[in-house]
Amino acid sequence: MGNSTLSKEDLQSIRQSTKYNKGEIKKIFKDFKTHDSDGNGTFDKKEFITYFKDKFPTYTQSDLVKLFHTMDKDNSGTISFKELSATLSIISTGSIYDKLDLLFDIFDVNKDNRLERSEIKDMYDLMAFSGSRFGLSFSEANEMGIKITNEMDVNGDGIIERSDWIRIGAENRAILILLGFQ
Ligand SMILES: [Ca+2]
Ligand SMILES: [Ca+2]
Ligand SMILES: [Ca+2]
Repeated sequence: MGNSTLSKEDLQSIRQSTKYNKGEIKKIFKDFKTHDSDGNGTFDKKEFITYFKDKFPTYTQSDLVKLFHTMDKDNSGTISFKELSATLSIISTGSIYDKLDLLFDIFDVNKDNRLERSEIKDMYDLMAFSGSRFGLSFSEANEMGIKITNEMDVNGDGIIERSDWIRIGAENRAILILLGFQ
């Protein structure tokens, strides 16, 4: 049995760990409840995907599953409201460094703290699709994504380290658009 009301304790701890005020948290909780179809107080994968489909329209189902696993900090296989609000707070009010850090986590699918070739390649479709929403052609967006990720692979070994991803990403803010964060 889940808990589908927002307790005072939860509200308090979310206020402390995010930049949201009480009203904002309540609003997000209402939206959470609406999408928690079975009312058990957590998002399963299906509920999660329905919730994020509109918020990340360029993300495929498989991209959203990556986001799901990144948000599921306690590995419970479900997303609690706390887990959701922590990540939403980074997406909406985080610094560019926080956002890049989160994006790195999302696309580091095997969680080995590096982005290797296959994980980088997996981003290119999303980049082309997201860029096209900002008036770039698919090939322009694709080229831009390849150019930035090549630059991030500082020693050219096909692997991007987290520190290079964040440092070079902060100088190339287009990366946030290309990965659907703006
Ligand atoms: Ca649920
Ligand atoms: Ca969880
Ligand atoms: Ca990896």
